[in-house]
Amino acid sequence: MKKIITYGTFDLLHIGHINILKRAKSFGDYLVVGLSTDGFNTIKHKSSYHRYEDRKKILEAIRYVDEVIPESMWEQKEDDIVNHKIDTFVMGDDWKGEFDYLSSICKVRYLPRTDGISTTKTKNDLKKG
Ligand code: C2G
Repeated sequence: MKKIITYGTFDLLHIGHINILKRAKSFGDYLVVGLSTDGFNTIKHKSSYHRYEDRKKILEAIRYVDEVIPESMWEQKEDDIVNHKIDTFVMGDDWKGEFDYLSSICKVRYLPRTDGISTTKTKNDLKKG
């Protein structure tokens, strides 16, 4: 079984999230998502509208997602990859280069982001009314 992992906050789920989850899954048979906890969001200087437990349930309802684990620190990726026997690590290319150090233990792939959509944009557009 070829296992894939990706990480993120996945708040206010949108097509950009679905696209990367779908493409990440296409590289293997089993997709693990490291979902940022509310505490880790603070470390990332992000706040999410939906709390962790709800974001987790939403992700678990997506057909491409096989398992959701908490992402609570930057440093956990190597352990996650080893412990979950991950073959490929996938992130959007806004992170290009940031995780190349993982290439010693798994394949690292950066995929083009979906243009024109982001959680921040959604929030700002809704504010404008
Ligand atoms: N994404 C995308 N296209 C968009 C928006 C997001 O492909 N229009 C991708 C991002 O590149 C990321 C994933 O969707 O790979 C999740 O995005 P976020 O929830 O914003 O994740 P982020 O805050 O970047 O957290 O340790 C890694 C971090 O947890 C990543």
